[in-house]
Amino acid sequence: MRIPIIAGNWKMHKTVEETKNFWDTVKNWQKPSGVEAVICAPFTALPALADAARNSEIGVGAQNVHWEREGAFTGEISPVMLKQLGVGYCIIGHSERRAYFAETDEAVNKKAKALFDVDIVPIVCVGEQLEERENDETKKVVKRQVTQALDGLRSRDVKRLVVAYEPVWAIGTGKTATAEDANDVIAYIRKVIADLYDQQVANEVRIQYGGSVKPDNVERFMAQPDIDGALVGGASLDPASFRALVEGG
Ligand code: G2H
Repeated sequence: MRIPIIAGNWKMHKTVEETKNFWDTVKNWQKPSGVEAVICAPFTALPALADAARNSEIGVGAQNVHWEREGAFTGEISPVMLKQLGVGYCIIGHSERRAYFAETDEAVNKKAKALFDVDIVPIVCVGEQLEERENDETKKVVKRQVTQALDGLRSRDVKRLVVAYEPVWAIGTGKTATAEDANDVIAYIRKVIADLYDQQVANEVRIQYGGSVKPDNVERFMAQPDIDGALVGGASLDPASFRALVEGG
């Protein structure tokens, strides 16, 4: 039985003060049971968010990490640094990082291994570009991304992994894949994982949909059998909207 997970991806939004204001609005809210809620905040907001959320039912995630524990990597943040803050999740391979910061499948794989080494759950983003979809290459692309991201990972770690399927053309554009199309690709990702490991591992991995998810469409995605939650950008920034997303999950 997979527990759905709704993760907010704040991207490059919210100062420390704005983070505290967000928290003040959600802190007394009773999260429904049967769904996990996570907020992935910018690095600068993580200490305040992690402190505030420490004994709450809301998990805290980062949006990037370096794979080394420490060293001469100016501007980078290590898995150990995140762990010490109380971070439990970390997005890796987001399409914006792949497109603007040259994040490769190989880097995603190194980051996944480094995160598991400190017991942080990676949220591995995969998804095709518009041109790839139009050329009917969606499955080829996600298979390559998943296979390379998971290369060398132990099955006990893969079971705990979260994959986010985000078709790039649906991100922040207001366009969404249909719930049926998203489920079809997500079921395919589960098959790829079953082929790489076994059916039991594939049955346990949680696979989210992401791309213009909002309170008024989240239930459509959640009703699909293979979709185990959502990675949400814009609609996670407002506390009432974030609550509505989790309540719809
Ligand atoms: C996709 C998504 C969150 P949005 O990037 O990862 O953003 O919901 O704004 O499309």
